[in-house]
Amino acid sequence: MENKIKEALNEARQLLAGAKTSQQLEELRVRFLGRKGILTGFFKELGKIEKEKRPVIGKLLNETKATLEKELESALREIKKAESRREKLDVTLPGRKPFVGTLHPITKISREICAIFQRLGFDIVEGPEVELDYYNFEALNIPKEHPARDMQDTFYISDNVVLRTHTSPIQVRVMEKRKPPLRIIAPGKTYRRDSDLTHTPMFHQVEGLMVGENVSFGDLKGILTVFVHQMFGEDIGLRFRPSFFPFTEPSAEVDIQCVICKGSGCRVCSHTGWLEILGSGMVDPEVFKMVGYDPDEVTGFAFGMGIERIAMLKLGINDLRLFFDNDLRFLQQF
Ligand code: 2U9
Repeated sequence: MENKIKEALNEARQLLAGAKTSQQLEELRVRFLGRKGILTGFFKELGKIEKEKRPVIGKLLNETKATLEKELESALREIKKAESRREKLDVTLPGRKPFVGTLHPITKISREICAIFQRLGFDIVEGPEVELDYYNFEALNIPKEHPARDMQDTFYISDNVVLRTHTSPIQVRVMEKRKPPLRIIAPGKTYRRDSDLTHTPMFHQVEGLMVGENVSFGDLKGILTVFVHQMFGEDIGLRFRPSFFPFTEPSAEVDIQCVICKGSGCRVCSHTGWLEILGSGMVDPEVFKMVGYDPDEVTGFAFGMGIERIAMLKLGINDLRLFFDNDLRFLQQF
């Protein structure tokens, strides 16, 4: 008898675990506790068992009945809760729109810049972010004691390995492999030990290079003028201002008319009416020698720009840190 009671409880519990509706629970209750139920049947048989065993079995039976009643009750409560939740569901409500990811604004602007140069015949090229000192500095006419190599600015992995500080080494690698003429555009991540309101240790650059016979400063001006007009609008004025870079000679920086005030002067352009957007110049003959090009046969121009800066001007963003916070409220706007 004792075993039968325990088996009945086990069976009831198994059925309880599988019950999903209050109807099923009611059937379960009737099967075990109803007038003709299994446990009720045991109560009826109590009179037939030996007198000494009766109190023990009777106690077990009462406890089993109470346990089962309690478990049925709590299961019923849970099922009722779930059923009432289902009842409250308004199936006529419009569904929630699933969030579909978007490209990061930096990726979008980088692709937009590259697309302009692709239409002008430039190939997109990439290269390693962990770079040899040789490709990052030496081959670009930045010798050992040059201030641009300052430990303050460069992340050194070891004596001759760095995180690239610009995307120029990509172009050195391409020149080593390909013969002129070439037109390439090199986008990517770059790294400098710099961190404040307007600098982040990792940022993005796009650089370009065109090499061939008779490539002139006029070609540089023409190509960059087309770029500025396609990127910022045909009505935007630009100017070339003399500058210096170790890898170009002569060098020039390009300013565009302020995209906010159109040149009349505002806070963004520090009341000058102009915004600096890129650096450029004719490739220094020393750089050509380093990659095995003959500077008497070929000339070329190169340029470089920071993508974050272009993106801020183009999209009207005033805080660099927004690009790196990954706040969806910001990112979903693009
Ligand atoms: C080779 C030869 C020359 C790439 C160039 C610049 C000028 C330049 C800066 C703009 C803002 C970097 O992101 S920034 O801080 N870049 O001013 N870059 S010329 O010149 C090259 C590249 C490759 C082989």
